[in-house]
Amino acid sequence: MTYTKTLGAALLASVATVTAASACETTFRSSDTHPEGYPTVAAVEEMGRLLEERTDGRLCVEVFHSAQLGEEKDTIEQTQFGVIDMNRVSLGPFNNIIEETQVPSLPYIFRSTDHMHKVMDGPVGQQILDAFSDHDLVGLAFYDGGSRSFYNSEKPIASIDDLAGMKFRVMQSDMFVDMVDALGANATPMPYGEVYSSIQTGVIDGAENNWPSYDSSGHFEVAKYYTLDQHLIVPEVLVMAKSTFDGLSAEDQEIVRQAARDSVPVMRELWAAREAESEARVREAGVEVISDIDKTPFIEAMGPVYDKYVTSAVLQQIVADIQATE
Ligand code: BDP
Repeated sequence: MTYTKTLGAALLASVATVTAASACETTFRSSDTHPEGYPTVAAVEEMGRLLEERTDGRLCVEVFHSAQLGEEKDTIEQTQFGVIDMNRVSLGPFNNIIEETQVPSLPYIFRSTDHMHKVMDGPVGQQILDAFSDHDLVGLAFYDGGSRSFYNSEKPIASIDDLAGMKFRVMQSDMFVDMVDALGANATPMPYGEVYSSIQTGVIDGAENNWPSYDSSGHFEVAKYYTLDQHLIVPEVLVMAKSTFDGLSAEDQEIVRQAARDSVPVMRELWAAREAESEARVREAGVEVISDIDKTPFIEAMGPVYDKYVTSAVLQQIVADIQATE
C-alpha cells in the first residue's frame, strides 16, 4: 500500500472513531492485520474493555482489524509518528528497527511455547519491552504467535534438500531473508496482504506461518503442502505510540500497562483454542501436512544466521539468558 493510500485509510478511520466511540472521552486507535475474531484482535479488544471499565469510560480502544490502517511496516511507522495510537504486530517487522527484537525472532531459539512464555514473562521480556522506548514506542505486552512452518504450492517438503531453489515470502526482516538463504532457498520479503496473490500467480512458491494465519489468510487454498519444521516461534507484541502514552497521567499510564498485561492470559487461551481449530480446518480442507521430519539439519543450518546477527554483547547476553531459562 502506498503511503498516500495508507494515510487516506488512516484519516477515514479516524472519522469512524468519532462516530463509533463517541461515549468515550479518548479512544485509542489500534491496528491489526488480522480479521475480526482472530485471537490478537480479540485480545486487544479485551484490553480495551478492561481499560474502559477501570477508567469509568474515560479511556477506550478501537481495533482496526484486517489491515484497515495498512500493512505492518507502514503502521509501525505511523505508530512511531503517533498517527496510530496502538499496534499489535509480530516482532519480525521490528527486527530491522530494534536490535533486541532479533533475539526472540531467531530460528529455533525457543524450545517450546512454554519456554517462550517463561522467557517473555521474565526479565528478558521486560528488557525487550524497554527497548521500544528508544524508538518512539512503548512496549506493553507480548502475545502468542505459535510456531511458524513452511508451506508451498509445489510439492511436499520432507527435508532441507527439498527446499533448494524454492522461493518463499518472509516478513520484512533481513534476518528472515538470511534464514531462508541458509536453508538453501530464496526469500522475498513482502507485506502479508500480498502473499495470497503472489502464490497464486507463481511469483513465490510459498511462505511460512502458524496454523491460524495459514488458515485465516486463505493461503492454504493456494499452497496446500504444509511442512511442520517449526523454525520460528516469534512472539507478537502490543505497543503504544510514545507520544500518546506521554500524554497520559502517571496513573492512567499504569492502568494502560496493567490492562495490557491482563489481556495476556485471555489471549493465550484464545490462541491455544484457535491453533487447534485452524489445524483441523485446513486438514479438513485437504492440506497435506508433512509432520514426520528431522529438524536437526534445519537447526544446524542456522549457525550462520546466529553468527551474523548475534554480534553485540547485549544480544549475546540475551541469547545466553534465553538458553539458560528452564
Ligand atoms: C502472523 C502475525 C502477523 C504478521 C504475519 C506475517 O500474527 O503479525 O503480519 O504473520 O507473516 O502470524 O506477516
